[in-house]
Amino acid sequence: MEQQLKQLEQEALAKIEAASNLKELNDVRVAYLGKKGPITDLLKGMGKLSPEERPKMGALVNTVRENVTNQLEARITILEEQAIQEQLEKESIDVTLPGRKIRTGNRHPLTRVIEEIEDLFLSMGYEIAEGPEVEKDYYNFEALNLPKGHPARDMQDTFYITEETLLRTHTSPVQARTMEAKKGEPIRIICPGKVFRRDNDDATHSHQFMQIEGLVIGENIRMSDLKGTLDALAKRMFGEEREIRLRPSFFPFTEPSVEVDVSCHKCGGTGCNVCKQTGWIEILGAGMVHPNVLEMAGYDSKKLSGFAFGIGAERIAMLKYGVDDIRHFYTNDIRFLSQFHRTEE
Ligand code: FA5
Repeated sequence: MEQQLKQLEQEALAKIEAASNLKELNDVRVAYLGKKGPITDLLKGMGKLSPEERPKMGALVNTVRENVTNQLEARITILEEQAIQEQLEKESIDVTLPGRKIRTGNRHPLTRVIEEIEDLFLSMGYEIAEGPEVEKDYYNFEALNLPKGHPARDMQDTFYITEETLLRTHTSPVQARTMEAKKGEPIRIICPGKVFRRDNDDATHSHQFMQIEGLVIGENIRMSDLKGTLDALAKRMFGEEREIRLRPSFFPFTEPSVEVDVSCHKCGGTGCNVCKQTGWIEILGAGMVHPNVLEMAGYDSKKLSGFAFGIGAERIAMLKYGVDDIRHFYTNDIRFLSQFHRTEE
């Protein structure tokens, strides 16, 4: 029996040594030390031995079991360490590899222009107002001195939804809405937003575009205030050396009305292809709020006066960034949009 035990011990130790992974080791443990293993069998057979032999054999079986157990544990530790080592090697980070570039987005050029204009006017004490894109005929036209059938309605080809509702053709209805809400109080607002017209799309026209409306009402508001305000706008958007020019125009809701040009930022006013050799570029329409518009909104036109303007945001962005086709703003071409990266700010 002693011989048999020694042989079992040798076999078990050899298998432990040969095991190349934790599963194989576990198989060895079950095979030799498990309940049905030969060492347990030997222990069970102790009863058949003579009382003199029993303690000696008992001690021997225990020594063999301890030996095999110790070797098993030692080998488990080695294999576990090996596994960790292998994993570490597999997952090791090569710090010399170039990093992966994280692609960041940037603000749309139109958003930038609008935010820049908002910043300027907020710094001058204006508030930002909003109005609905689906508008009532009343606010889009009638309250702006454009009654039904007025020929000047043809200046803005309109998408009608019903007889009385339409997609607003300009941001000017926000003037009428704000005046109505302020009930005779002074006003200083700008209103950026989408507008819609049945214009055919081409390099400079879109059926949907952005306008920024401005409205100031108070005591003694004069044309010179309008001019000074628009001069500050032109300088902020196109540079300190820019000049503005007011040309007589017509809008039913302002009197007098003007078109406002800015001196060409490319040639400085001498004439080039950007300004069509005139030295000037048109950027917006403006004027003194018509007394009829003030009265319709409940303002006393004898006591209060005001000015208003409407800027085409795309027009400003095209001039500022040298964009030759308005459609670039809407097609979401990443090659176009990525040129306005935030580092350029
Ligand atoms: C108006 O819309 C007036 N509401 C502006 C105004 C406001 C005048 C307050 C007086 C007082 P107008 O139709 O000219 O005006 O349009 C203003 C600007 O919008 C134009 O200068 C132009 O830059 C832009 N615009 C007009 N139509 C289009 C279009 N189809 N696509 C892109 N931009 C356009």
